[in-house]
Amino acid sequence: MAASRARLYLFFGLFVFALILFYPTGKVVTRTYREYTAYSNTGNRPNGVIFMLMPPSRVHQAQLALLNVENRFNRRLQYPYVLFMVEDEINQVSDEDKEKINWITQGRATFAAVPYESWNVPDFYDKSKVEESLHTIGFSLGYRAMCRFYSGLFWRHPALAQYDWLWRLDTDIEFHCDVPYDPIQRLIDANALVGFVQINPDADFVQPTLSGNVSQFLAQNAHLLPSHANHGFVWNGREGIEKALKGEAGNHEWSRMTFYNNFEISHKSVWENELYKKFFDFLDRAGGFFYERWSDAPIHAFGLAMSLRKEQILQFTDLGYQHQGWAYECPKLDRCTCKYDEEPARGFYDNAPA
Ligand SMILES: Nc1nc2c(ncn2[C@@H]2O[C@H](COP(=O)(O)OP(=O)(O)OP(=O)(O)O)[C@@H](O)[C@H]2O)c(=O)[nH]1
Ligand SMILES: *[C@@H]1O[C@H](CO)[C@@H](O)[C@H](O)[C@H]1NC(C)=O
Ligand SMILES: [Mg+2]
Repeated sequence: MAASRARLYLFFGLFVFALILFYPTGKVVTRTYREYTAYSNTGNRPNGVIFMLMPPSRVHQAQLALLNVENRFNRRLQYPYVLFMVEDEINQVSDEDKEKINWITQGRATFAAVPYESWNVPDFYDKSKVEESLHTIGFSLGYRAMCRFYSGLFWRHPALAQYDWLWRLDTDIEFHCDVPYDPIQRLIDANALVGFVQINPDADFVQPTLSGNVSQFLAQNAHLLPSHANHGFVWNGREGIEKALKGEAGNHEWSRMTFYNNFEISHKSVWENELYKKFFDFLDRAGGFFYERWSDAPIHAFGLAMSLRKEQILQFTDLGYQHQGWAYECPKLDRCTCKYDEEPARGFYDNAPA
């Protein structure tokens, strides 16, 4: 009697086991969202912040972006926001819009003013040369100031002083999937210092002398360069790297690879160090932010390539993150509102060469 009941239990147990093992999981779902609760409300959230540069003309766009970010992950993760506006631009935002932002973010957003001295063309620039380049190269002073701010100034702003992890997002972005984990925690777990989504080659006609300046900087500061740096991401091959380190490289040697940094999570230490600060000051003195249109994306790529190991930079491939209507990858997850890409956007899997 007892033996046959035991056999019954055994049989039932095996049946349940088989059911779990072979239960049809469907084709599309490759990961469940069980991890969702893993990092929520534990009180152990990393010391991070999401920040955005928000011109008055893009307040509504920023509200949509914030709502999307809240819906997709941050109502759970609860990161605070810092919204940067230039000097007194904040006065151009209506009380109604401020209230909406407050409501969308459950009161977790604060505004911060970027002082003119971090935005306007510095005094040492030759104003007539700047004026001329606005006609020959294009792009407004505001756009160039934005590139300069993101290249070397954002992380020094007092509004970010209390945070270790800085998560940049732009106003013209959308997450098409729920994010079932904490991306900052994932960087910490991986011992990484920077996280990005997409790799993008950049144009050189807006910044014809950037690579030459970077090469010159490398040659003059060889003593500051760590031996493990990932130069191969930004310079073509062994020959390109060699020339770059000797101060002889230019656009021919430049790979043009950048991390598309409208999404960029960084540990503050990657910017707040002697090498990167010196690098930015060197570029600023050279003048390319306003004589040409040097961008923050290649400057970050150059700076990180000369200072970090490849594995300290992590690519996120499952966020369904899109910038401004451009191509992006839609992952195979069930809570995406995009269509899974059989063929991902070109260049997406171009990982940094060693
Ligand atoms: N305050 C301020 N913010 C700006 C200005 N220009 C751009 N931004 C913000 O800086 C971020 C990047 O600007 P975008 O104009 O989207 O730059 P981009 O994506 O490189 O180039 P686009 O292809 O033109 O979008 C966005 O969050 C903008 O809202 C500006 O003149 N003033
Ligand atoms: C550095 O940049 C400045 C400003 O664009 C330019 O005039 C200069 O020729 C560049 N130097 C090199 C070595 O490319
Ligand atoms: Mg944009």
